[in-house]
Amino acid sequence: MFQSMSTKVCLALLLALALLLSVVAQEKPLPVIPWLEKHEKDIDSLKSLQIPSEVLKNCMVEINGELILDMSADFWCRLGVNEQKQYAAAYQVWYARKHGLELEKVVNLNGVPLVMRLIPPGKFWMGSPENEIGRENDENRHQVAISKSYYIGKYEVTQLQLESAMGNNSSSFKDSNTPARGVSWNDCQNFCGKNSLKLPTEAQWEYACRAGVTYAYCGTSPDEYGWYKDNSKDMIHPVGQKSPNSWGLYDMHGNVFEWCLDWKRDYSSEEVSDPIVLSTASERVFRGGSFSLNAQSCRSGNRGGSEEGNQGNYLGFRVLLKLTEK
Ligand SMILES: [Ca+2]
Ligand SMILES: [Ca+2]
Repeated sequence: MFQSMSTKVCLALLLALALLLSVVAQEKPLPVIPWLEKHEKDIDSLKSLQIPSEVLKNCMVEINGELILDMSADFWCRLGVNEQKQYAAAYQVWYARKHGLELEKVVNLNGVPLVMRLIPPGKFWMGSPENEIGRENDENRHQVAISKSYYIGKYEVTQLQLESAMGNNSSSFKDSNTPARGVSWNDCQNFCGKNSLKLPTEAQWEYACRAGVTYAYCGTSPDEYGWYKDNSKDMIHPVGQKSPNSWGLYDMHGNVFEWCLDWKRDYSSEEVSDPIVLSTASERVFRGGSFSLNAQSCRSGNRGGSEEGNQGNYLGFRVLLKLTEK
């Protein structure tokens, strides 16, 4: 009796030991990624902005010695819209602090302010997945690196900004906060040239529009972010009345279409860095859809284009300010 008890105890102890050993064996140390060690201080400050370690481990990459967020990483694409929005917003704040840059900058246009938001560098999927509703065949999805930060208009350029910057006081300023419309690509280039501004490239525009979100819109419901056929009453609206995207930009979906710098051509299938299309085609690009079109036409990935002299009532723009190279 005593012997069988002690055998049972021994067996139990052996079993416990075996279990413990198997647990120890499974607990492999985390692989040390050299660049993560090198950027320990950055990783800590990103964590303090509530970006989880798992996201940092899987989505922070090093380009030219600089740590950037890869919003095309598989791990990132599996996150929900709200997580992508939250972490992309935290990343923007972190980037601004780290480089001592203002999140918002105000440019003076003949006494009229134009507010701009800082866009941090990063990687993203440009174009749309094949199963996206409303997708068209010119939206071939490919990875794009945006290697340099820039400032882009928080709002579409307004009628007041256009008129004061161009020294044109002929029309009344009653609807001064509505976006400038009926402007051709050439008009935009004129405005930019006079004010040391630029039109965004198509890639800079889409990257800023998505603000980290890999889904069809910069958030869940297009109605929260933009004016389009179903909610606009077929009218253009003053800028900034809907919610901003996670990087603080308004009306990227709908209201007026926004001219971009590039000629409209098919996308590359390869991964590219800071793309810009300079070789002549028949149309210049405009993006974001407009007040008179359906929500699907306002998707982040949707592309439009026209000859550069077209002054359609639905055409406006948003400007870009490059940071001085260090
Ligand atoms: Ca717009
Ligand atoms: Ca299209």
